[in-house]
Amino acid sequence: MSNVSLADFAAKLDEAALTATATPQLTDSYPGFTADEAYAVQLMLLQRRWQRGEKRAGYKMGLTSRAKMVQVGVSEVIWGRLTDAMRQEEGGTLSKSRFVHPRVEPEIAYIMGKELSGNVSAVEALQAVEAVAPAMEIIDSRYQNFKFALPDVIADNSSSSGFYVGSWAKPDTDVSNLGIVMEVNGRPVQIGSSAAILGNPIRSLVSAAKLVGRAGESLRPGDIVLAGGATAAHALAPGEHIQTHFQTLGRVAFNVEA
Ligand code: 0L1
Ligand code: MG
Repeated sequence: MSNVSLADFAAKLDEAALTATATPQLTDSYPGFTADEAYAVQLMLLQRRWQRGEKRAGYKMGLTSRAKMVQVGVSEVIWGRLTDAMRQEEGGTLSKSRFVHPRVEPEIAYIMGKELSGNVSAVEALQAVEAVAPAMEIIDSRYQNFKFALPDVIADNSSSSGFYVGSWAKPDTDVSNLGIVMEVNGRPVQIGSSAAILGNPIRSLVSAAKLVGRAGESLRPGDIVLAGGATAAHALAPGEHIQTHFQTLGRVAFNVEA
């Protein structure tokens, strides 16, 4: 497919996000859409946002737990890009009308102290981390009914739409197997462990370095990396108070309005 058509795909997804209107899957009109082409579309989509003044803030890893793979019927780790405009104020209020059909999921966030790219060990990855924090990601597929094939979701910035980060802790804090409880208005809706993220969230950082390195990029100092959802995601509704507890790491909360 020509660059012009891939650019059209990026424009379509950008418009869908800006107007909070669902769009048909790209694979409906182009069944041969490949993952490499989808990452090219994702980059064009982000370039449109950078041109509007958004700044890079890091990366997100997606489908890093079995619960997430089962929830969306896709079985491959994917990645996307974060911008400063996606960061939400912890404890604040999220307006649901800005999104198509937003969901939230508990995550572990890393902030990088050193550059990291390519094939690295878990020890090297940890040495490049400045701090670790409890986090939540807002995912919002721009596709109708939250349904997509792998290239569709990659092109759509791996559904990333927003994120919350709690208090940063020392990089050597053990986050390998933290109990996680996500509550809605005080009622638990998802219970899991950070170990659901590839067995240990640091493995997700290792994957992030490898995958962004393959794209000629690197995790840079100051970048935030969301390691991936630890449980299935919860569909947001107005009036909800979302609070997630991460055993010894703290909690993250926000409210949802119409
Ligand atoms: O962060 C994630 O694991 C989401 C990746 C895309 C799939 C979805 O929209 O749930
Ligand atoms: Mg996620």
